[in-house]
Amino acid sequence: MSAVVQSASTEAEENLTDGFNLIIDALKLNGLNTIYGVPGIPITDFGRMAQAAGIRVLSFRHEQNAGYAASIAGFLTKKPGVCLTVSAPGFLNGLTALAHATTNCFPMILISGSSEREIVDLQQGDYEEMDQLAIAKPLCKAAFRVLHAADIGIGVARAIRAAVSGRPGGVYLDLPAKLFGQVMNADAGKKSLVKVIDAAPAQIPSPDSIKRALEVLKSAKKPLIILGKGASYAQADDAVRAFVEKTGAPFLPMSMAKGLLPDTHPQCAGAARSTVLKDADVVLLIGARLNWLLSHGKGKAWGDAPKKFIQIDIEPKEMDSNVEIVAPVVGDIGSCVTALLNGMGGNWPAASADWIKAVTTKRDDNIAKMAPKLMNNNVPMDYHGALGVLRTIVKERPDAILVNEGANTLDLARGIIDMYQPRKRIDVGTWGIMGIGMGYAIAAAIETGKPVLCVEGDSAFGFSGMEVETICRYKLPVCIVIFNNDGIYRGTDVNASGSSDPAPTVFVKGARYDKMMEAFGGVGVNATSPDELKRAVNAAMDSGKPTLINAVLDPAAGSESGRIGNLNPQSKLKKK
Ligand code: ADP
Ligand code: TPW
Ligand code: MG
Repeated sequence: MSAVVQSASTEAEENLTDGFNLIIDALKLNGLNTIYGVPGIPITDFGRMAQAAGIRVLSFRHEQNAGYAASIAGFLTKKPGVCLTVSAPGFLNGLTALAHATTNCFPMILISGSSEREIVDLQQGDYEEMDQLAIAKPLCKAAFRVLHAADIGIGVARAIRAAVSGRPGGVYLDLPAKLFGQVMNADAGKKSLVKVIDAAPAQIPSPDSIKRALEVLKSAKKPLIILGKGASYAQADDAVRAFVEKTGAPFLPMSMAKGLLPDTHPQCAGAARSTVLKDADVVLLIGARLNWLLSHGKGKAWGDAPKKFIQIDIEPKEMDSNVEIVAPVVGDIGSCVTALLNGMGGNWPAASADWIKAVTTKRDDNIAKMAPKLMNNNVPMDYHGALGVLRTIVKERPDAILVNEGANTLDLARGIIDMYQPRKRIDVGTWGIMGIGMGYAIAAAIETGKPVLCVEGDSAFGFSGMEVETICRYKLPVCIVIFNNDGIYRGTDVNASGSSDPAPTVFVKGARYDKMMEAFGGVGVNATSPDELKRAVNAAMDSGKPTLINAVLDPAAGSESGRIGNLNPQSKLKKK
């Protein structure tokens, strides 16, 4: 469809365009061809027109889920995911996801319609009035407002560049209602659009930093490489693998870096995590921060042995955030890892055989200990029996995308389900956030065209559960497995007051989540044993039909806060 509207003027026929069309053209010009959002004033027509112009417009049931979808689209594609919302409440619903994108270093643009500046600034009470730009600013990497149609091209360009360059993050783009209808000359409009050249330029590390890092690495007796989701995001898969293999060092993948090298790789130390953290003498971080997920690089988890840290990151301010980094390497991961590889030359010393043997022995022991648990056929199911089945299914279908959230459901699935390919595991990320499930599943299906398997705690699922309608509506190949243990962490808590209210962590017993899927024409299955679960998941993955499997778990299965119970303050004074 042409972006040109014909002037009604009787004078010289002037071709006109407007805000609606210019925004659409600016997005398309920059290859942003998918929008995740919820319609309403003032963006309803914008959504319709964008769809008519060939942009894929995915309409959600809640902006937060659309926002999470956009954020993970950014992670999967290295292009900013776009989320579109209405003003105040819609904007606020999307804002959690924008903050999440920024925290996780995912490129995303939240575009919200807003009300007129004149009314907002005098606080005169417009429909859904709110000073959105001011509210978004502290929660994102950059925030912009466009007031004139002639500035749309620049506004969109700035948003894209801010989202993807350097450390990626969330960008807010505020578009007041009046902008959409603003009319201007079509030729001038076309000329005002900007195609962003080299939006995320390579950032080449300094030769000194490479030399320093290699010296430290060479001095290691017990090296360890930690791969983070920045390394997955960078899409420098071959270079990362070649580098890790050339060092011969054990590597530990963070959750969303699993599969960058297969979890079954001989150097993978995933199953010997505590040993390698404690005993390593040189630790090389590639796109992973030393935040809470790595115990801030110090304390008990890291043992007493002195350690030297090398860190590769695009963000210079990340260095020394928690402990001293003796060899900071600032640049993009592709360029840094390639420079390191080149600097290693032809005869890089093999990693110490004793170290490798110690790590491998520990890993193989742990794997052997786990194996029988995963083969149990208990009814009601426990986590291990159910996950043993899913582990095999993912092994047989390595290109499927795994979405995972919950507490026990998250921690145990992360440890048990091996990943084989990069960017196939997406989960709760840096905040350990519940609610990413359905948004992530939808974006993963849309952006990759691959089948999606969601492994969801029953609580976790509830945060985005209404989007099963969206999944059915767009007929997406998504199979949701709900680990239903009747509650948060477990379903066995009792109310200590003696009143008839249930305890705060428990849900309706024996709930049938599968019926929710049937309500929208999807396939619902109630699975009570590992065998039933296996059959149902395989059928869903083969058919590609939207499916929800209610996996009935023992309500007593699961521990408080899953694997991070140590972070949970508990009263010693509470009434029994
Ligand atoms: P994880 O949670 O897996 O440990 P984090 O989110 O903590 O990973 O860390 C990701 C890091 O990767 C961030 O510090 C971010 O700046 C960095 N990063 C993201 N993209 C790139 C890139 N292309 N090159 C270098 N570093 C990157
Ligand atoms: C946005 C707190 C962490 S884990 C969890 C909650 C509510 C649910 C755990 O129960 P689930 O898993 O999913 O049934 P399982 O297997 O242990 O029974 N709000 C937000 N984010 C977080 N992290 C929470 C609350 C929380
Ligand atoms: Mg639960």
